[in-house]
Amino acid sequence: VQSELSRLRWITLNSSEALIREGEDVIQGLEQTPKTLPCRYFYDDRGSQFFEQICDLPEYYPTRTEQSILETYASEIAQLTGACELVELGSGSSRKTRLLLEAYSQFSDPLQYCPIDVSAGILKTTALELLHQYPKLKLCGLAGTYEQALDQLPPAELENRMLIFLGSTIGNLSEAEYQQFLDRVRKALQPGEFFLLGVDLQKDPAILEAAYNDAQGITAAFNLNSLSHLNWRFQGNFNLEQFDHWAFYNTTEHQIEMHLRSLVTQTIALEALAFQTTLQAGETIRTEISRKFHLPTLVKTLETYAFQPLQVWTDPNNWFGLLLCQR
Ligand code: AVI
Repeated sequence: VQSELSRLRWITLNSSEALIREGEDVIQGLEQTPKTLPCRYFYDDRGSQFFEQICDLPEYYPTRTEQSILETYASEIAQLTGACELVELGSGSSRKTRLLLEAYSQFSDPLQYCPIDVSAGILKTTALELLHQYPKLKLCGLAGTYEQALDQLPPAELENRMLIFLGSTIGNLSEAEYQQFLDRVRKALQPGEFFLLGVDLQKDPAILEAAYNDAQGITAAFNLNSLSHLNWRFQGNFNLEQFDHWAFYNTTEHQIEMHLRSLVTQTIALEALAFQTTLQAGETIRTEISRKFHLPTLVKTLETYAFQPLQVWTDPNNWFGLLLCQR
């Protein structure tokens, strides 16, 4: 255990966001028409568990499809980039990244991995597991948000770096956030460094809608859980029985939208934020967008941010894409 811990560095990133009043984003979203909530409120401990369950659902193809692409091409990716330090945004349990670690361990010694996640708990558990599993691994865990991590990335230990962002999490960003994000990635990387991006692709709306309306109701529970999260965090009075899960594919915007629909006219109070709002019967709160990409358009966008696409891999159905770019 001692030798495993000697290969671990730990950094908790400072929050410039702490200056913003806690819950300001909730108030802002609920004051808008139509009402919205930031999707980060999905991810309390319970929500993170629901998300893990979603990844294994028969209807939720993205996780297993991306996994299959990585299984097939991880060693090709490693050969294309050569030895480099792997930096992963939103690493979670690093489930899929293990395939890359396996491939890079063939020729990187030490093998350098820097997982970044807002949840320090999951980050620590995973770090200890990986250090045990890979004796050549040196790990630098960063607890913080994507924005903090990209702005405060510690200097690379190896000459080259690859920033990894899997799971199509980029699809949960609004257009403005998406542009800011790509700009941050561009600034965080040195010329010659790599960016590996996993994205969910446009497809038959029936397949998309099934993925966000699973038969077991796990996605509905995940969506509703954000209200429980707000209740305990801000002393709210949301009654989960007075809301329905609603998810559909917006064909104009090419995005899944998840909403919570109020079944009655009701007043919502968040005591800790000294905030109240009224929801009409049938009114919805949009809790998430999940954009679905068109690969040629995405490649063009990346080029405008100074990323040169090196290779694109997909699955046999063309449902999911993995892009390797160089800064
Ligand atoms: C994390 N993110 C990429 C998931 C998605 O598909 O947009 C979150 C999710 N929402 C409902 N199911 C899964």
